[in-house]
Amino acid sequence: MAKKDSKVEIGLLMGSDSDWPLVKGAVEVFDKFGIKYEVKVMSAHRTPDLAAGYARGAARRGLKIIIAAAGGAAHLAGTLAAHTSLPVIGIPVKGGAFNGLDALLATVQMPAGIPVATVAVGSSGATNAALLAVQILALNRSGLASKLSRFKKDLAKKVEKGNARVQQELKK
Ligand code: RP5
Repeated sequence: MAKKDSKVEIGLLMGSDSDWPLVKGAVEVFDKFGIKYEVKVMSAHRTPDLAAGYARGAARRGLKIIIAAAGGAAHLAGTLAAHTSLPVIGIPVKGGAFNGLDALLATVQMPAGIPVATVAVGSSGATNAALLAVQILALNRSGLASKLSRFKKDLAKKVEKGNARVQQELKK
């Protein structure tokens, strides 16, 4: 599924293949917006050298943004951020003894100097990580900005439809 060519802009990483069902939500967003990405499993703990090397080489390879999903003692996003100046977005993975609260705190509580833009725990987080990346890329791409604007209008339409449905039901 990963699209590998020289125009890949997003590195979409996860700490374990057990995170893949969640990360697929981000892939769907990138496919919708026509953004090229690569997907890789690597771990801050189990493959620390691989993770550091990936982050160090990412900008040179033309990547613009890195997204990292991890659960539990979720250090992947922070480790990557330590080794690159590219924007890093962290997705805390739900599950384990604390249902993702551990991953949320581990991802969001970075020390000053090494930011990780942390999104919501779980599937909303995967979607929003990808949307945030698209928004960053859209800063200097009018075509992408227009697509984002249409996307938001569609969201609003869905709410309007939902409201109409509820109002209809209340009349019964
Ligand atoms: C984290 O530990 C991974 O990101 C995953 O969310 C969690 C559990 O990994 P597995 O034991 O399922 O490989 O590093």
